[in-house]
Amino acid sequence: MARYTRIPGSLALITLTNPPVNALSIAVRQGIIDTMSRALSDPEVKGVVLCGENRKFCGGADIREFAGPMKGPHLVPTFDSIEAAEKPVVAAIEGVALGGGLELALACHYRIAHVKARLGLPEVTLGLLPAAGGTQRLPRLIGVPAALDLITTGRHVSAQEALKLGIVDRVTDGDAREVAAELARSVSAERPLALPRLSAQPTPRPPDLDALLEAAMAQVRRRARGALAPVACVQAVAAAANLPYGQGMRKESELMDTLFGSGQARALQYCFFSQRAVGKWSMPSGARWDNSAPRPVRKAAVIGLGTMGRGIVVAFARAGIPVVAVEMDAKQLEAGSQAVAGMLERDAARRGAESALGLVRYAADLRDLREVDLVVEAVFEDLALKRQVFGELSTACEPDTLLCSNTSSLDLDQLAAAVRRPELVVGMHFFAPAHVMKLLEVVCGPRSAPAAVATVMQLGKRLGKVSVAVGSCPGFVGNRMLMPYLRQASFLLEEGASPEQVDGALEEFGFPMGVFRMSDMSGLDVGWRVRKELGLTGPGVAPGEPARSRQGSRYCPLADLLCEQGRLGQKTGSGWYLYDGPGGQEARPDPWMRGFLEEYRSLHGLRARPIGQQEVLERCLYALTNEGFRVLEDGMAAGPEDVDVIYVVGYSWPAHTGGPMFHAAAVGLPAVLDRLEHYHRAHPDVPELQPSPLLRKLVAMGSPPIHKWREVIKGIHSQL
Ligand code: 3H9
Repeated sequence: MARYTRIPGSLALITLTNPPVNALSIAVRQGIIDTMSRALSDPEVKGVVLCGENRKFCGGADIREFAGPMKGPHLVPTFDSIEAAEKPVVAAIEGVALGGGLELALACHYRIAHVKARLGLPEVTLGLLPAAGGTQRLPRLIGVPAALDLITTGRHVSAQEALKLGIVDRVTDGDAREVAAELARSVSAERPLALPRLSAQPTPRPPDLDALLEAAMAQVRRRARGALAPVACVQAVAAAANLPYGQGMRKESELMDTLFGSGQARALQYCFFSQRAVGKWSMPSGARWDNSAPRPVRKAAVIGLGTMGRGIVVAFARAGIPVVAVEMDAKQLEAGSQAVAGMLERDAARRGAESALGLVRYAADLRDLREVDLVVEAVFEDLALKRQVFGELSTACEPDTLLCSNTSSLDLDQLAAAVRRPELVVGMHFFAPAHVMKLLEVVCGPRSAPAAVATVMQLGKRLGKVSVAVGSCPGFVGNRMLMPYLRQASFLLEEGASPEQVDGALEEFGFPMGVFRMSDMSGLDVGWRVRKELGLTGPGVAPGEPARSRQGSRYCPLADLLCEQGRLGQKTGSGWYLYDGPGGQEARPDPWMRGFLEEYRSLHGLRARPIGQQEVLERCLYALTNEGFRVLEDGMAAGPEDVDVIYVVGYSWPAHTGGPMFHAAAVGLPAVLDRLEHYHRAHPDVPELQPSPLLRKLVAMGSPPIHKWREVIKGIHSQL
């Protein structure tokens, strides 16, 4: 699907037509071949302009086609023939030129970009590399260091940055097609006609090339944490630097062959589609959420200017939504407004845009909330206080204002009970820092109205978040699943492991930080306070027997003991690790910890045993996944994709394994069940190791593929 139009100046305009992003499907590839051959064989046509329908150049190869064997014409010879054309071909880039879309533009002789266009080679994020010549043409155009940066990170660049890097020849705020046509016309009149062809150019070789490539490889291996594609990207760019074009292309194709069928590519592509699909399905139970029309949010308010509130205010302002920031404590208001101003200014400087500070208004009480469409309450995590705020909001706002809470642990329905219209109460669980973290759990209480949920889901997207609808249960979805994971990690310490051993195994799996380094960073006192509130700490720490919580199940008080000693993590200079003083960043194993653990084990009659990496991974990860199955069973998430998106986007679960549920499916559900049964036999007092009924059911059904699980779950719910 490509449209051929003759335009003034003896030119042909070829328009890719495959909305929404003009992906290079079989029909588009064939369309490019047919229209290009028509343009080149027509003696009346002196030059060609390539563009995309709806002012979007091209979003790259059609990722949906990757699920099966590649059919139809290949991109490489198609692009080679464009480059070889004896008439100037100019790409008019509007909207996006990503992946194969940018590779198509690189095969053209010139590139014009609209000022708002975004360009990039994001294949690495799909477990692939730019294998339509991108790894060979881009280094020839912009040099090895810049090409490495773009190809190994997959980041998008603005038109201005693309101009600076030399990717595009000109940037316009007018019609890119007209500027491209003008260029094609003037070049076609030149004699002799010397068209720039990237494949014929040498890659610039800096004098320290070998050292540069070596350093890039070391950095990528460190950051990739087991992901294959970034490493292959460096190898392909090295080939561009060291080999002639033809040989470099062979290397690019070999590397792509190994990546294309890999489990990592499948997992990353599953992540891509899952992130776009969440929010499109209704929850099987527990919450009412359908495709009701969202209401417009023209103006918002945030109550509370603590850390979370400040981040939420910034997120609103940056999205262009006027926001009233309410803080009753004068000191906190002063500190909060300064912090918000600083964050918005830094953000504006980074984006080269104007600060959105003008959209923020501050208030010391709830008097000014008549015009707002939605309020986010972000006061201290205390049920009585939040209920009081909700009661006051209910009278201060218009009756149809949406009242949202940023609570991470409280029962949403108890907050809804404090207002006049409980159906307008929805949870917005942001993650800290709220203006940076991409995940938003949209918590649907049993009384939340579908239109209210739909409004918040859409608002999340406007704020640049990935919004996932979840049911209201303790910990919602993300933190609920985290609990068993954290518990297993600390039981492993009781049984003989060290913090660095547990963290090492998890980091090798692909987490940027293990459990203990992570809790040192966030502060051990956060969880301590919650456990105290839940009544978990204290009793059962009797000498001579394993600790138990008040509820009778196994309980590990090690973190509480550290807190009692003032070891709260990085901020106090020690926690599970030792740091260079309070606020230190680098975690070092603490020799003290060994003695502390030995003493603790002997006090409780626990004998240390050697614990392997496999046990660490299976116990921590499968306990978390098992809770994921329970979440699905309880109808607290719409499907496994939702759970996986929450973990990959919000909890740094390594994307190249797809997320906890996808990972379990890839390992094989019978194997996961078998290991959980094994560990539950060994630890019958640990309920999270008892396999969930849904996992058993799926195994009994022959382990259907992950996209079929929702049907199974629906079946379970319809029988209830
Ligand atoms: C590649 O090019 C390989 C080559 O180097 C070599 C091959 C040999 N294909 O994100 P949105 C769908 S790999 C198929 O919500 P936005 C998407 O699923 C490719 N479908 O919109 C969604 O469908 P639905 C490298 C695609 O405005 C709809 O379009 N390219 C593709 O927020 C709207 O998407 C990339 O990695 C595709 N390529 O963002 C770019 N792209 O409505 C991937 C989108 O049914 N795409 N869809 O849910 C993106 O990053 C964003 O979609 C984009 C638009 C920025 C373009």
